[in-house]
Amino acid sequence: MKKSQKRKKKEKEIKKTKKQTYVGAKKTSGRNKKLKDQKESNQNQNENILKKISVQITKKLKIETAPKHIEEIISAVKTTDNFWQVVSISQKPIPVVAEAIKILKDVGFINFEDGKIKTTEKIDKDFKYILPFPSNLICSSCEGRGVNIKNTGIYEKFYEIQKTRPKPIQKYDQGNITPESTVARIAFMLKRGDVSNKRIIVLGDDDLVGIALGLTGLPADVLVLDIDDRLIEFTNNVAKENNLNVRAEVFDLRKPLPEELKGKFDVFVTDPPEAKKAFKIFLQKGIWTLKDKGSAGYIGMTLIDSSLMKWRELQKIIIDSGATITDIIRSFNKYETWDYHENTVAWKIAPVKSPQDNIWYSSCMVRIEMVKPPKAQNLLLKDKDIYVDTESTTT
Ligand code: SPD
Repeated sequence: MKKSQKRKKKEKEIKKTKKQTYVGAKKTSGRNKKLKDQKESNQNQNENILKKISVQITKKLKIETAPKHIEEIISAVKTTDNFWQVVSISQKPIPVVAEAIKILKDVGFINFEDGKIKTTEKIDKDFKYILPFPSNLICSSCEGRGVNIKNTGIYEKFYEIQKTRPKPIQKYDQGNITPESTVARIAFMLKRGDVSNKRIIVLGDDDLVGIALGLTGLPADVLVLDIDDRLIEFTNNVAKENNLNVRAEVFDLRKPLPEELKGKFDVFVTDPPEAKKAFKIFLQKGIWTLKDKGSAGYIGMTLIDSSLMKWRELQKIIIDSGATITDIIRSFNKYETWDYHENTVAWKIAPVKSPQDNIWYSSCMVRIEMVKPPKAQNLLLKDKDIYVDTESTTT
């Protein structure tokens, strides 16, 4: 074969291979496109499902809910089979979780079995991208609080003292935080320089924060106000026996505070009832007692009895009164389980009656600081029931 013929043959072969490759590529890219389209359509479908669920919940409960919230509830369901732990992990208001769980069951994503939530293959397939909650990323030493409670020097003593505390009662929506949480609050306050030589007022104190503060021996004085005379007696007895600079008085915080408390304190601490009206009034009263710029407030705020919309309203009160938020630590305060759980709205609306066999209720620790002179009201709350509203159901 001549040289030119040889070259021509080679060129022909190259052309042929190119053509084959091109046709193959066309075929593959056709397949890829189909797969891509399928993936996109699945994604759209999933987004639509999440959207539909959140719209349905918002409409029914009048609690603003977003598709992202449903993702967080699905993530929790992939992590635990206990309804109360789903609430704990997702950090969403109980009515929202209850409604979402009902819908997820209706559409075949979960089932109930002996008080447990079981996921189906469908949820794993359709929502593969929603991962279980990464609990192992929470620091096991401080449980995510960011403080060392042992180094406060008061933990052992406080632990012994609180063993004989009055039991929480439903009448006052009591449910105390663990002794570790109380001491962690003190550690956090110490870290922010809000204890030593400070005048501190505690508005409502089933958590025994007053006693724990007194044990440090650091505050200028501590005043505890609470409606429950059992708590007041307990606090005053402990203060006397241990020579603590703490005084406690029975006071119904629905009433305006005595005028002489206005602008007298460096710091207030409160873990208010979460029904909107009560929360607003407690918060404003705390701010009303503060001295000036630099004074601080510590507030327990949940996402379990309050929606983000309620948070927004409360944050507005904080800002409008001349304060700003300096810290929010999620799940800082962990509550011991309470005996009256099965008599609450929360229990009634739970679509699956999982046992309350572990700590599940927590609140965020919020610190605020005055950046302007305090401007707040000292109001009377006329309502008898200050504990329950559409979002607050654990009383
Ligand atoms: N009802 C049981 C526990 C209630 C605890 N309330 C916490 C309120 C936090 N602001």
